[in-house]
Amino acid sequence: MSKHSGDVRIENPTMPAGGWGSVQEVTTILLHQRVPLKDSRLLLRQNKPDGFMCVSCAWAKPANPHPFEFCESGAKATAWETTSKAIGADFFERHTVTELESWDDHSLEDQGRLTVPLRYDAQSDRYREIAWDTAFAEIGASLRSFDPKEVVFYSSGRASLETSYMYALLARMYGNNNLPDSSNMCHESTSVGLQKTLGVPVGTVVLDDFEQTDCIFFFGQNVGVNSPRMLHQLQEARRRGVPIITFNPLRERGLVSFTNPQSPTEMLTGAETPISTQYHQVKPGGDTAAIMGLCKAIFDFDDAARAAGAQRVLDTAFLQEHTHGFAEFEASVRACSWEDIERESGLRRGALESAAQVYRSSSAVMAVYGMGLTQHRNGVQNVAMVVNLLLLRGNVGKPGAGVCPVRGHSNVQGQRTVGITEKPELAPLDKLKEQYGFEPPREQGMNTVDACEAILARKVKAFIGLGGNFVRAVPERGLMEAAWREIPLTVQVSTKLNRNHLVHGKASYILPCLGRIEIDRQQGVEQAVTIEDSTACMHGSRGMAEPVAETLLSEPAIVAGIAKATLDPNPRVDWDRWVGDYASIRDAIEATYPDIFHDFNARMWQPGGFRKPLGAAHRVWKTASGKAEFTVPETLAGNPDLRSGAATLRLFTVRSDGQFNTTIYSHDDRFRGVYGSRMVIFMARADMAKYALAQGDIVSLRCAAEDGVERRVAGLAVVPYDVPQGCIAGYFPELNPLIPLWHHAKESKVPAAKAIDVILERGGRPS
Ligand SMILES: Nc1nc2c(c(=O)[nH]1)N[C@H]1C(S)=C(S)[C@@H](COP(=O)(O)OP(=O)(O)OC[C@H]3O[C@@H](n4cnc5c(=O)[nH]c(N)nc54)[C@H](O)[C@@H]3O)O[C@H]1N2
Ligand SMILES: Nc1nc2c(c(=O)[nH]1)N[C@H]1C(S)=C(S)[C@@H](COP(=O)(O)OP(=O)(O)OC[C@H]3O[C@@H](n4cnc5c(=O)[nH]c(N)nc54)[C@H](O)[C@@H]3O)O[C@H]1N2
Ligand SMILES: [Mo]
Repeated sequence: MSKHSGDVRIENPTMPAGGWGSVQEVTTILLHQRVPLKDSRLLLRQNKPDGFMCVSCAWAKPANPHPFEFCESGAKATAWETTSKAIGADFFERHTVTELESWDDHSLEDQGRLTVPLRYDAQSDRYREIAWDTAFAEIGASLRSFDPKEVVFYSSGRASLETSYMYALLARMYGNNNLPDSSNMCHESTSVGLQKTLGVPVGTVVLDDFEQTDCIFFFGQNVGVNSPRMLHQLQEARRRGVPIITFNPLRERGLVSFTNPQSPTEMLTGAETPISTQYHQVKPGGDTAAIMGLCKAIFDFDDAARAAGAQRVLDTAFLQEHTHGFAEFEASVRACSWEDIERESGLRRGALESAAQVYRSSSAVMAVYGMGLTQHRNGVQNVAMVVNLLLLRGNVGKPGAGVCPVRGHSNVQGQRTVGITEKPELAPLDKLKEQYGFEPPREQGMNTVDACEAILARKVKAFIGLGGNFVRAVPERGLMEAAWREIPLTVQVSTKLNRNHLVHGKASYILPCLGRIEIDRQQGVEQAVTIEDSTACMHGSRGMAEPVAETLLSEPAIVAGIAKATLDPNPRVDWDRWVGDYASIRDAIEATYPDIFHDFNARMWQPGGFRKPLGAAHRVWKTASGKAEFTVPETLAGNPDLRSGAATLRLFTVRSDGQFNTTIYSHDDRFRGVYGSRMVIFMARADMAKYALAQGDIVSLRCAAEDGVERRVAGLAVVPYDVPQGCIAGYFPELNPLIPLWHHAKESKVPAAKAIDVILERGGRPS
């Protein structure tokens, strides 16, 4: 068994996204994960009304699905969860935690599903099986002894609406709003930016808009890997001649072209659909500047149209009726020089003008974006800039137009909707008080960065993780891992063994749960759950595979187990009834959020899902001014606080098709042609020449921040790649030790994983 990634092999990736490569990848993972044949047929039920909702990304689920409504990434996620590989108490008898720490992330999860509850035994340095009741009783007794303000309840975007609602209630009844979520590392810049500008925390487009749009702008999202089902919508749009204008420092295969693996003709003929009609390799962090350039060109076009007495380019009626702050924004754009725009975006004026030309000639424009915009010091500003661009021509709240942030985890958006938030103002606290007769805490809770700061300050007594691999996903790994080991109590509700179980608190428990694809029987009845997709549509999901072990509990049962052992009994909260019948949890959700979830149990099976009401989608603006807000950018600088110089390179971290976040399916990246190792950096040939480096040379990176903390990753092989000069890319989570904790988006605190100024050194042994 390989416990370490081997030597790197580099090939020129010529295949389109999708295609035969995709089919082969799916077959390989089904075999390697020993997915029983009957379970591999499950793929046919994936993302279908009355089927189960994929556990990979949150992309929308159509009302009229394709016969195969799954993608390569989704099939991998299904195989990873429904694997017949499993580990029980005997595995942990054979391996000490210290030994397991030397295994790599792939090998840990590849052992298969966790099957029994475990408690760390310091004397033998092993996890040992423990009875469920004992685990709950011990965890409950500890939690009762702590100050609730010093306990953190983290969630990692996958748990259902039902579980998430119960979990948020548990935290609040216990006495805090310390509910950080993976979205704090992800689309929190969206939640803050869109709320402020459009009065909604989420995107405004639905699937139908893809059929009506006549232009798509695509910023910093790698569709071919991270939300491949969207390629269907993009391919269809391209067939109608819709231009797709992409801004991304890397030339990503999936954004270049696509062969639909589910189309026999395309597969036989090898036909590829080119996806992007323009590809702008913006500098990481340069999107604010690039969008200022687009807006500047649009003002120029508008000036010319006005001078010629032609039809205006700006939608003046919309601006007048629906927006606020336009004059200030216009002034800032006019004052901004092309020289600054070109320097900060890394793009030429002519290129930006040609993109703006497409924008001005389109009548319904959609802007799609991902982590390339949100994970920056200026992440919130980047989102607001996208809104500025759309507002100029009234591209919000009409068919075919709008903003489309592509969410990550399959229910990350839904968790926020049902109360997982550290911001008390976003939870219906009065309603909860009335419904359950307790006094909800009103103070601000901790988000992810706050929780990390508190852990570093040794101020966290207990960390409960509902899924995820927190210590691996956060920045500042060096300091975080050391501090983590001093947390008095850590509890992880998990499906697979991961790094966070090995880097553990003084007392540590692993509570293994059923996955969403598994049949969840309570009192003999098969239960269903619900999730919210990226377009704010709610869907029912039924488990369809036999559970990998009888000893697993469902997530609602685990949350209830902890709650009952921790909280004083409350006659109005019947945890057992909820666990016995999930429809009763949905009734409770409906009572708390009647506007969103009325008739929840009936509507959850509606094909295509039912949508959360969103004012902005109908031009109702729930903002401070009652209108859509323009935002004047504070700065064009891509990385205002980590000052770059001639000696630094700007690193951005990305995902491969061989991973789902910290879950590493394989060490290969088919799309970028890198095989056998993830310890690589992607570098422009011109920079390789400058540093006198050849392909495969080994280098180390050191963070350029001068704050007295040494942040270094060694043992990285150089891969020549089409990235702008002065920039390099590498993989998350391997490069997370390079990110200072304070290097996060200003208003949303999303770690700025897409712009880290680093110093490159030749050689260096792997640390
Ligand atoms: N298969 C698979 N699917 C996933 C995941 C996974 O790991 N694997 N993760 C899930 C999760 S939680 C999330 S949040 C999403 C993430 O999905 P994405 O948002 O696609 O995330 P990333 O791969 O981190 O980065 C996206 C792109 O941003 C580009 N980029 C980097 N910096 C910049 C910049 O400054 N400007 C611009 N314009 N582009 C930039 C990168 O080159 C990359 O192509 O995917 C979800 N789906
Ligand atoms: N440098 C850098 N850092 C980043 C990012 C980046 O782009 N660059 N991206 C950030 C983003 S967008 C995100 S979302 C975070 C991700 O951070 P997390 O959400 O914390 O991490 P994951 O890797 O998604 O969690 C994987 C673990 O979840 C558990 N799991 C899987 N399925 C289930 C389930 O059904 N139930 C339960 N209870 N557990 C389950 C498994 O044990 C698995 O090991 O990382 C962030 N960190
Ligand atoms: Mo994410």
